[in-house]
Amino acid sequence: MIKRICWSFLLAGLLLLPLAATAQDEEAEDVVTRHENPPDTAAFEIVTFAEGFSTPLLATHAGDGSGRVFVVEQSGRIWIVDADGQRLDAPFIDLSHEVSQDVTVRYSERGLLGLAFHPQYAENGLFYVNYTDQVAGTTRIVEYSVSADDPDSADLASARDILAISQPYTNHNGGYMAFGHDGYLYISVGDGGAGNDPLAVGQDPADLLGTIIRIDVDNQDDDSAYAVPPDNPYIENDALAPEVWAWGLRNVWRFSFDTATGDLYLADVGQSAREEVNFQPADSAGGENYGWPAYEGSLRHIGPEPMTDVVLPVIEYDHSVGCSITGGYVYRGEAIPALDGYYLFSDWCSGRLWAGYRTSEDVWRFDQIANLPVQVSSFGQDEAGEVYIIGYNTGEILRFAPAD
Ligand SMILES: [Ca+2]
Ligand SMILES: [Ca+2]
Repeated sequence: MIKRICWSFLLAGLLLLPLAATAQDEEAEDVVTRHENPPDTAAFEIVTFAEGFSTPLLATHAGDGSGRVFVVEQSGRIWIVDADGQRLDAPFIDLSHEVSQDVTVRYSERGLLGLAFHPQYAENGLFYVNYTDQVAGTTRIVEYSVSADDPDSADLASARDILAISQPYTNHNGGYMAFGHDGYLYISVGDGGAGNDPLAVGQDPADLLGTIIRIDVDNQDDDSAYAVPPDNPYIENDALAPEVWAWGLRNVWRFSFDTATGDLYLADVGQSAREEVNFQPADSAGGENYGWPAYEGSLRHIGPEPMTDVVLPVIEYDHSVGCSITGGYVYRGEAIPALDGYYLFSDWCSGRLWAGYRTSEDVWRFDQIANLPVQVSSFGQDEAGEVYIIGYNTGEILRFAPAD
């Protein structure tokens, strides 16, 4: 039970020319969004791409055409890996003097948890980190800039505090961040911690804990380092938090946007019964209540009936096959056509690799496609859409390669 508790916690523009519009439509028609069967597991193998990292938990890219992969270590360093898997000698940034250091290979939920590059990084050099600090474990979202004279080194002095969220417990700090196709920054904020949501934040969209928030880092409201997008769901409701995009979430450790469609996949770590994936279509207006703690997966859990309709997960599994979901990405790379359009995800405890997909009849399925030899803390994605698997305990970054 102790093991269970510890591990579970880880766990268009208006002026488009008609010609351009036509080209876009044709491209959209080619996007694979439905499958009737699981992917052909004989089409790929899983190989080591890079190694030698200490408790890595993310791999991402800058979107600048450089082909570099940025690997996040929980204790505060971000490393650059070139296209051949070679790590540069010096870290891109070292925040180990700022972030919580209670990191062990067995695991903690604190530390440097998230990294997102600005959609215009190539022009403005801005990126965002999400970590728990050394002072009180407070969640901090901070903007940094790349150095003016070195594309492989960040400017520590450029720090701009965006947002701080007090953390009542050490676990359930969420931490993942990504920019949506709308240019806004989405941030996972866990329910704060402990078990059974003791502060009753899950069903309270007036509280940032237990939500996904959506903010505009390119503008600033009065007395704020960011602006609230004008179409956020609760911007007109003074009783609720305007930053909240979706709520009723326990600890979305990892979420991702399908790079081809903009659909959002939220993998919410369950408590002791169900692990789940929630699907939010790209045209969502926000405001979804994903149920926690009134529901764990599709099971009724604790507390009063929710005040709004609950959106149930499209994929869920019980603890006979895992204990803490590790959300991944929809594969949109070129290397393995057989994986195109499948949502790849895993579990911290079991290392099963699953492919999730929706059939032509709108039925969601998922099938195990591999047994991973590492403890999967996260997945990663590069600029070409290739997906990486992060081995927390081995310090490895794995990738998919065509089978021989
Ligand atoms: Ca916490
Ligand atoms: Ca849920």
